[in-house]
Amino acid sequence: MANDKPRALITGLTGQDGSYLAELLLEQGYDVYGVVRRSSTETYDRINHFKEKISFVQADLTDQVSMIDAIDEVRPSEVYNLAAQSFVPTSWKQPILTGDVTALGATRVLESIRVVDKKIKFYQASSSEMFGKVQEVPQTETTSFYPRSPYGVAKAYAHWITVNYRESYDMFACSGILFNHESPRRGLEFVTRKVTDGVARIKLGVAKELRLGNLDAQRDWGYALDYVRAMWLMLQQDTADDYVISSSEMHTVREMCEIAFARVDLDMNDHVVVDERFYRPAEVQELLGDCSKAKKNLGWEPKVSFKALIEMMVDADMDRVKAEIRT
Ligand code: NAP
Ligand code: F7E
Repeated sequence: MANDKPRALITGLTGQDGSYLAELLLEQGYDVYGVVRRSSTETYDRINHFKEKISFVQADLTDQVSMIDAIDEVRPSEVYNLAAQSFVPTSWKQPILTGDVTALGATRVLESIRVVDKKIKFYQASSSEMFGKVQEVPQTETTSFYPRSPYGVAKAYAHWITVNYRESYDMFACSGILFNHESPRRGLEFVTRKVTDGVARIKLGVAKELRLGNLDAQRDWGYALDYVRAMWLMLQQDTADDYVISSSEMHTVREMCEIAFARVDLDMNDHVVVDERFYRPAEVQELLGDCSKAKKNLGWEPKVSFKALIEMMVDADMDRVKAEIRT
């Protein structure tokens, strides 16, 4: 009997969003395939608990032929392009690599779809970093971009090439302009997870201080599991379009630290050290998303509050660090 389940291919499967999206798509009855790249150590920590339920395809976003082969082999109905060099500070250290993976990588995936089957639906992981030096507050789908990092510039290119393929080839190609979203699976280098991991280490006696950069920096932070639902919803619509996805609240890094330290009855002022090494060559200001269009057209709403998110992350890091100490 033919398998008529929908089939999705995810690039960036091993990252925070890829892991949550794969689980969501499995729940929705999809056959899920994930692009993984060869590396000297496996990065499967986030997908180990369900990896027997998905299939892997080896490819790399910097290698056009491998992407064409992956899409030809899987023949998915939907492709989610989540792979990127996604850490903003690294994009100043490695701007060429960031452009190759984060900008041209999107074109390689789009080209692969164009060559193999133009009917495959495509999702691009666009970012609020494209707004950078913001031209209006709050930001909507029509706000002009003014990126302030090589990462933001690369994402702006990837965003426009997605629009261009939609208009040039009539492809179902959507961009989700996602504001910061976090979870217990967030990489340890990003500020929320750096803080919640640091808090757990300090509370459990394996660290004394936490060195951070700009405590006055503000972000619009939401929960990753809420945000991957929006990605899927975008590809279920009758027409392809772009959507801002955000919590529509701004908080400072300082407020986030206060919540995280308070969760374990500590005072951030006793442990946080400001270290200029973590300041950026150019910072973005007043990133605040207006997600009214997503609420109206997709019926999407964020479900987890900022405080609940940070507390969830602290609790998860307390459990993980305790287990690490025991072994
Ligand atoms: P992440 O945790 O950093 O994951 C990045 C993924 O990209 C990893 O699976 C990584 O694979 C893969 N990758 C990197 N270079 C690759 C290459 N050359 N070929 C194939 N795969 C490659 O990112 P995330 O937080 O899940 O974010 C997902 C996407 O959304 C990214 O495009 C990010 O830029 C974008 N975004 C994120 C946020 C956010 O707040 N999280 C907001 C807006 C947009 P390895 O495991 O092999 O390294
Ligand atoms: O920084 C400040 C820092 O690295 C947030 C990526 O997913 O979201 C993410 O990019 C803020 C910045 O995320 C430290 O200056 C202070 O203002 O957690 P972050 P990001 O750069 O906003 C966007 C939407 C993406 O698309 C990206 O892929 O926190 N900050 N002290 C610090 N940041 C870090 N990393 N480390 C610190 O010690």
